[in-house]
Amino acid sequence: MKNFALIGAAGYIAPRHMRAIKDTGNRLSVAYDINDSVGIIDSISPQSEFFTEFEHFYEHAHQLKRNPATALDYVAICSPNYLHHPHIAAGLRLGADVICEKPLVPTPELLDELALVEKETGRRVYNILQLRHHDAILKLREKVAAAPADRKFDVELTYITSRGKWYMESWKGDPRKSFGVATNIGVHFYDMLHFVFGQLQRNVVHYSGESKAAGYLEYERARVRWFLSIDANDLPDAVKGKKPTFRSIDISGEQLEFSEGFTELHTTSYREILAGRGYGLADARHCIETVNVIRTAQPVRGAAGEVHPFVA
Ligand code: NAD
Ligand code: HP7
Repeated sequence: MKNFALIGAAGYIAPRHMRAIKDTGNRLSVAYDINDSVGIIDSISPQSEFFTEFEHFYEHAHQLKRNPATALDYVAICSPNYLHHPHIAAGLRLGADVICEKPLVPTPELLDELALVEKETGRRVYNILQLRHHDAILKLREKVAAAPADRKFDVELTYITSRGKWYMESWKGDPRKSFGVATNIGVHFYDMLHFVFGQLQRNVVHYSGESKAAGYLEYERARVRWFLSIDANDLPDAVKGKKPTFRSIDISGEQLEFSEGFTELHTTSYREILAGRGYGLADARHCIETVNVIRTAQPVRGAAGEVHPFVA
């Protein structure tokens, strides 16, 4: 049984980590959040310690190190994106491996910095990249791998996860804290596209706003017109009013809807990490490089055939 700490325990995604820790047969030893609305712990791990101040959490974690039976094996991180880097470094320096939410960090330079801390501490960082465990995506990857090597797929990717007004009022709507919608939400599908279609060759941004973004990405095995939005008005008519999300990949007219099947993927991610097959800094580099370019690119008018229909 491994001992876990959880940073950001009061948030939206934290219960999926708590469940993953429990369902993989491990112990949530200590949780920490600056917000004390963490009653959810009682339904998953009522014996866990809880702190609302980093200083007390850190001191407690050091005391646990005195006894090999209580020392932390993993620190899981569900804090806002801009805090991932310092929280990861703290977890590694506590002598634990780290499991951190996406986007791991905003820039490739910070990946280099974390690689140094990995070296200094001898511990590892793992990133939750759960689309790599999604059944529909794994099947698509097999299909692409089985196709003739010189075939390049034409892909239209539409990724709409609608959010209410709260989103813009929260840290997620503040680009200094979330790094903007393309980084906060797009990072999933940039990683997935690389996982399925290989190395990125071109990256052009056609539109970039606070609630949506669009562009063109060319990979070894695909040409991708993409559109991302958190605005419910962008949901296709068939979905509007019925479901808040629409995640679809259209490959040469064949549509793959992959909105379902997400809730258990954190547990799968944990299982893989614990079995020594987790995704580390090197695996995260591609999507971090992609979002770093998209975040800083000047949108341009798209070439014919490269623009997503929701933009044109
Ligand atoms: P959230 O705002 O609901 O939760 C964040 C939590 O962090 C809050 O409880 C907040 O009080 C806490 N926090 C803020 N500052 C802190 C600090 N200094 N120390 C400790 N805790 C602090 O956000 P969320 O949706 O749970 O997102 C958390 C992370 O998970 C983000 O990195 C986000 O990108 C990621 N996320 C991933 C997925 C996914 O599908 N993999 C889904 C949602 C969120
Ligand atoms: N929801 C909340 O109640 N609170 C939240 O903070 C977020 C959602 P989905 P996930 O918005 O920051 C996606 O769209 O898949 C509600 C991204 N992950 O399925 O869980 C929401 O209103 C994630 O990286 O959300 O998360 C719906 O009613 C990103 O950080 C319901 O939960 C997160 O949005 C389900 O909403 C975000 C993926 O796209 C895989």
